[in-house]
Amino acid sequence: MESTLYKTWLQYNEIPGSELRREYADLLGRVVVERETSRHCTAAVNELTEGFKSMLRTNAVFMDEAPASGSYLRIGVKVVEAAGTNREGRGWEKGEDAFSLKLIKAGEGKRLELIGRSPSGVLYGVFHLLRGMALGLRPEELEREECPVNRLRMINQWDNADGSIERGYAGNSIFYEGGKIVADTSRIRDYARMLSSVGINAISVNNVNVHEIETRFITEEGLPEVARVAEVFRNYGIALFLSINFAAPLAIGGIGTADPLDPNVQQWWAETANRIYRHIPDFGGFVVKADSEHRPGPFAYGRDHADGANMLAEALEPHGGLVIWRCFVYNCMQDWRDRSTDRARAAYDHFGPLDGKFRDNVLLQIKNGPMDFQVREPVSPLFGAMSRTNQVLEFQVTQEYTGQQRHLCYLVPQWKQVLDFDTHAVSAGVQVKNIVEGSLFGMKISGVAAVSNIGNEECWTGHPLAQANLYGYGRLIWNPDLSAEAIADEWTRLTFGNDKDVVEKVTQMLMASWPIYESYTSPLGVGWMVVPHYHYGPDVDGYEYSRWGTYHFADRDGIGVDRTAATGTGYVTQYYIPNRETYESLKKCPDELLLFFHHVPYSHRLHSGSTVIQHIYDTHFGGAEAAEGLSLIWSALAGKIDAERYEAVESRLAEQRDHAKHWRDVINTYFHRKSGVPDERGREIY
Ligand code: GCW
Repeated sequence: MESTLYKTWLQYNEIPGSELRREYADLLGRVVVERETSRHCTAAVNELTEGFKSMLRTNAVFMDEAPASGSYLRIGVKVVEAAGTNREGRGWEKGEDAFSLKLIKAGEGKRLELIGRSPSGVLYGVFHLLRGMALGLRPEELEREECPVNRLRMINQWDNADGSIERGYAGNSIFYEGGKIVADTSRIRDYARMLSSVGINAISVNNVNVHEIETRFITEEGLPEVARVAEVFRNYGIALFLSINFAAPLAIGGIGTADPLDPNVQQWWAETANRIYRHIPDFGGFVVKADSEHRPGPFAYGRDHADGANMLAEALEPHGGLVIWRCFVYNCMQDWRDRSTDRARAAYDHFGPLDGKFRDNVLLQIKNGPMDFQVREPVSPLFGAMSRTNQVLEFQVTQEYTGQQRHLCYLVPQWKQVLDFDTHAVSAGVQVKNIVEGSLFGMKISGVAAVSNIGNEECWTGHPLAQANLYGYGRLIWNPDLSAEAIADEWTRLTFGNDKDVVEKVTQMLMASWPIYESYTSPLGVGWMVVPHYHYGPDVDGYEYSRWGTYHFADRDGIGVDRTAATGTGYVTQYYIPNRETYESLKKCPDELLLFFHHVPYSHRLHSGSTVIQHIYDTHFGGAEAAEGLSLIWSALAGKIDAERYEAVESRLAEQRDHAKHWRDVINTYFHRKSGVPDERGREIY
């Protein structure tokens, strides 16, 4: 598929401006790669070939020795010798993905020298070079030494073998069809290219909710198929992981138990690990959702999460594999009448006491917030609470609660807030990014993971502009100090070209989109006012009397969840001082999280000067208007963007515009009826 929708940010358009193109053609027309290097860098070489052909309209000549004169690009690998965790394949050492690009004057000509610290480093350097060219940079502006900040940079697929995707909003799976792994893996290869171009180095390829067929991926029959996919990713420096069923020894092992302390169970997993590594020598490891939303786990046997995770870790350890154990554990059978149980507390209460009990190759994967990828949540207090445990931060690129890729919602600003959050663990200034990056607490391995937003639709992500979230996720976790705006600008240029008007308008739309979405959906951190199960569209009481632990407690007088230590669930005590005091205090609590931490009367005055009820009205009227504004900005770009992409975005924005009005009217009407307080400005409420 060659459409602009399909090519995402890897358009490789011909460089406009013949002078720059000629300069590059001269510099890059000859590429020197030693034979040994080129054997390990085939993906990089292919990408260069493709990129040069389409951007420079030249076929680069590859040679294994430097020419006597003239300019050229030299590519080399200077390996870092370190004991990686993964014996056969990639280690997880800091620095092994680094690269440098230098422009060196050599006689009459110039030499651009790209040195990677591993074949992956070379690949990242190649993508950096191609990106710079597409951004219109001059050769000397490409010079750079880069080393990713996070070691594990992962994507989680929630794809099922039947071809469906849990929380997928862009069609069906590119991995599976009718219970099988697809025969033609070329689209998986293109996905690997996309991921690797933004620095991703790990992927789990099946849903964390592991069903029957996927449970069998780790059998002698299943593995050759999985190995085909692993091979595709291997070429792009991406290690393959599988989500496993904790009860597999019971379900497929013929052992009457999955008790992690049972020697037969341990033996079964050890054999399973041996088998996996026979088929996939550089297998990354397991992702595990256990004792969470009815998935099996160690609790059934009176064991804890450390028992469960360590048993799997022991099986993988001889092979260098990792166990990524998810902390999304809470009581999903709560009685809404029970005001003492608070779902927000759950991850910390379950895992905090286990700090220091996990083996070195276990990583705990923690969602960014204590609830579940809401439009606005505080940062999970587990970050900073476990100094002796490897950690992975989990984001959600798929827009489950943020408009399902029908509404525009650029999430990088949200993720940045999480990464920049000052936990005050150890001392002031210890941000989440310093913790997950690993060196602060000396973690053996750590990083960031996120649930993917792609499917088999032509444009991958349903909404073409949602591609920016996948791109931005990779770029941000490679370097959390990049700004959301710089990433938006970069993505827009790569995707739509460097036209100033297009770049300005699309960047503006992206940057405005999360606040806009928040304003017409979920005021002041309250969350969950969505249609149960689907999570698209308003249903204020949809989750209010249910078992999921997701309440707003709105009555005629007020709204919000009291999570204070003084009168509420005590959730605030999970934070370090001063965050604890900030959230505890009605005076200090930031407006955007007020209803997450406090139950207040509608007449409560915010820092903004407005009352809670007036804020709800104002933001919903304003938000719906702003959503309409997005489609107006876009329509000003008609003629500057190819019809296919223009129309695809236009129709999504039209849906958003109408749906935002629906949100506005449902929320405003609900709270007007509940509170009886009229809108100060007398606007129409039904
Ligand atoms: O947000 C919830 C989703 C579930 C998902 C779960 C999880 C894969 O609604 O669909 O299950 O989180 O993260 O495990």
